[in-house]
Amino acid sequence: MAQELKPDQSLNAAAKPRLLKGPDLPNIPWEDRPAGCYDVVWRSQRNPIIPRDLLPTSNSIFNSAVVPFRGRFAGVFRCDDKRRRMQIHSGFSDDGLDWRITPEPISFICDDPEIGKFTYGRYDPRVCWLEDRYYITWCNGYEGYPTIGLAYTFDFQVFYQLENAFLPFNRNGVLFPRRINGKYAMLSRPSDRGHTPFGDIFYSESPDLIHWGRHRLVMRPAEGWQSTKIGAGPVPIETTEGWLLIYHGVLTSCNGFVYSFGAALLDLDQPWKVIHRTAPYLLSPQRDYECVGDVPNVVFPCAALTDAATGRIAIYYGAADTVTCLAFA
Ligand code: BMA
Repeated sequence: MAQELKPDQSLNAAAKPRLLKGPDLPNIPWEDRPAGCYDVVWRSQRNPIIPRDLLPTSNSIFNSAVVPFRGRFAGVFRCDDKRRRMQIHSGFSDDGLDWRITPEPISFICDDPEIGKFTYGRYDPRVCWLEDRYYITWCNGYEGYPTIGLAYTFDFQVFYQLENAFLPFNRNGVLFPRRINGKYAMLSRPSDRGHTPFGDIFYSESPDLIHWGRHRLVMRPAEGWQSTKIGAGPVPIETTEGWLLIYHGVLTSCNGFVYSFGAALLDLDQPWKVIHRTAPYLLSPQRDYECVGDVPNVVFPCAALTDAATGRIAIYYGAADTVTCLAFA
């Protein structure tokens, strides 16, 4: 019989079944669930962990992705500069909380100048450890239109850009961390050139990370907080029960879009099949730093660290398109 747990209790690691499939991460940033809190996901007391002006040139630093790196942490950060160009920068941290962000935006090495040129901007990066290197996906301008950029790095110093994954218009391209049925796999959300008032999550596969096809619908918008559009968030987390996908959902209010996030469980072998999906949101914009900023009422998750030994998850999210925050589950 399953042991019943009160929300603020947890079994010791040895007695807990291992649900997460990835490696252990004993130095995962972590704060226990506050006393009296019954939420599945709770915020860091240190939020926002990255202020908008960490770089002298930055207007805002948000919607950013971090990974474990050589015993510490590295990441790719969305830094909109004071000209309001959307740029992505590398960054490093000893503890996942205090970040040193490289002052210059990432400069990609790219065989084809057609792909490498900067038009429209680069934003909302995700970072995925896959086979032997870190892949970066982001919303990339191609001739002024948004699509999914793809690059890789070994060291977060030198970045090699590949072909854009899809035709415009597309956003929220998120790789799976291993091949599925022998193919690379990516989630994305076809969009338009503006502040898209629709959006479903699709699954695509590729033999080589260049050519993408066999597109499958994963999820459409649903009721309430996710009624206007949805988009994949962090790289899916492999569990014994399926792929745990944290995703954002958007509601259109009298005052515009409200971005919250929830989660779904996708079939391990056929990830376009949804096993479970949250009806209530897991986190919605409620704190001042989520409700006040360049775009009010936005929480936008782009990365999650996991410790398989304890089942702990640390979720990095952008707040109000202005600062970077951390939450735990
Ligand atoms: C989306 C993206 C995100 C942003 C969100 C809220 O379309 O542009 O970068 O956080 O809108 O403005």
